Amino acid sequence: LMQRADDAHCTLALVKPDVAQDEQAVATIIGRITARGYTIKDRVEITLSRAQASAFYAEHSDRPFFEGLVAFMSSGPTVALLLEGDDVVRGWRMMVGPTSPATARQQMPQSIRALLGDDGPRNAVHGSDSAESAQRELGFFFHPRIQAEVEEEPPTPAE
Ligand code: RTP
Ligand code: MG
Repeated sequence: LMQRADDAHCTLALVKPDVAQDEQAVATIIGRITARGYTIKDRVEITLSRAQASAFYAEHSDRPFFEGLVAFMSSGPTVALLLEGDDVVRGWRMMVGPTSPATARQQMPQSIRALLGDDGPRNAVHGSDSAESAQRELGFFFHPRIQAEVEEEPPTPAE
């Protein structure tokens, strides 16, 4: 069954380089995902180049933290997971928690960033912030299948 580009049924989860080489932490994250009822449809481990990390976070290119973010994201392997499930875009963001691990520990102590995050850009995991972001970001890691499905969809009417 084709997934529409505006469907919230698929999202990208990244385990960032601060945690991706910690097998036990990755297992904890995957265990939480499957316990929540989401399916991991695909998994790949890649070290992003600086260019790839810059393109991935292009929306933040004018922010003061951008250089540090790109350096961090290209500093080692990242584990990318293609998640599928009902309302998974929002649901995975909820599991991830607030951007700052310090804030997460105060406001959402059960969240993954509260548990595994450090500080600054080193916040353990990423989640796409919308269905549109998910389709764009999944293309960085899971090229053929997702791209083909999206390209077969008719253009979305402008809002
Ligand atoms: P993400 O995109 O990685 O899932 O994180 P997010 O939506 O919660 O936060 P976003 O605003 O998109 O920021 C992207 C990543 O940039 C780093 N960051 N550092 N003030 C800071 O030092 C700062 N703000 C953001 C974090 O790694 C954040 O996840
Ligand atoms: Mg974001």
